[in-house]
Amino acid sequence: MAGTDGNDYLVGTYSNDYITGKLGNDTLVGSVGNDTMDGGAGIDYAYFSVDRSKVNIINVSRDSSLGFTLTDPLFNVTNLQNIEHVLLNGKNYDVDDLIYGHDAIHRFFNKKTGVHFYTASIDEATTLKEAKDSDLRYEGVSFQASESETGTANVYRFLNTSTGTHFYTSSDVEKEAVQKLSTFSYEGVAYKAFNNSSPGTSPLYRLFNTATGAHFYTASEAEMSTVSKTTATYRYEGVAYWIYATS
Ligand SMILES: [Ca+2]
Ligand SMILES: [Ca+2]
Repeated sequence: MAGTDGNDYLVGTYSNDYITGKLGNDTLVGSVGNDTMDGGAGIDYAYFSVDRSKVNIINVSRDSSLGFTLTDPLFNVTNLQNIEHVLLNGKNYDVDDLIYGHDAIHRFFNKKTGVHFYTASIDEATTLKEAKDSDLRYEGVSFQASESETGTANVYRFLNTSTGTHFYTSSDVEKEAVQKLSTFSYEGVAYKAFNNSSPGTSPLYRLFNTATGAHFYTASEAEMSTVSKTTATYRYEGVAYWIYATS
C-alpha cells in the first residue's frame, strides 16, 4: 500500500501490510497484523490505539533512522522506518525520545563554518537531514536533555546573525547579557537541563572556539579532552549544565 507524494492518511488491513507514505507528511495506521510502515521523507506519524505503557519499543542500534519495532499487547510486531512521531491512544511521542528514554538532542556539523548545531526537535532534525545541498552533516544523538523533571532549568537558544551559528545557555544571567548584544537573536527555549549534578546525569562540557567565536558542547570527556589538546583555538570553559549521556 503506497501513498502519494502529498500528505496521506493510510490505513492497513487485518493482514500483514507494507505501508509507505512516500513524500509529504503522512499518518499511517497499521491495524492488526505484523506491518511494516515506512513514512518516507517528511514528518510522519504512526498511529496505534494502545497506551504507551502497553507497548514495547525495540531499537537495537539506537538510531531511529535505521528503524525500530513496536510490539503491542496482542503481539503484533510493527516495523517502523522514517517515522518521526508515534501516536499512542492519541498522545504524541517523538520517536527519538521513545528510543532514548529522555529528550534526544541531535547534533549536526556545519562543514562551511566548522561549528556544531544542536536540536531537540526531531522535526527540525529531519528537515535539516533531508535538505538538499546542505552544509550540515548529521552526527547522531549527542546527548539527552530532561523532559520535565523537577529541578530543571531552561536552556536558551540564540542565533548569531553575523555568523549563522547558535549559542546555548541555561544561565539567566548569561541570557540577559547575550540579549543585549545586537548580533544575537533569541530563538526560545531549546530544551531543559540541570544546573547542578542530579542522579543519573553527566556534565556537558563547553568549549569556546576563539577562531570562530562559537561554542562547542560535548558530553564526552574524551572528546572534550581531545579537542582542547589538539585544536589550539579551543578553550575549555567548564561545565555548561548537566544532561543524560547517550550511553
Ligand atoms: Ca505521502
Ligand atoms: Ca519521515
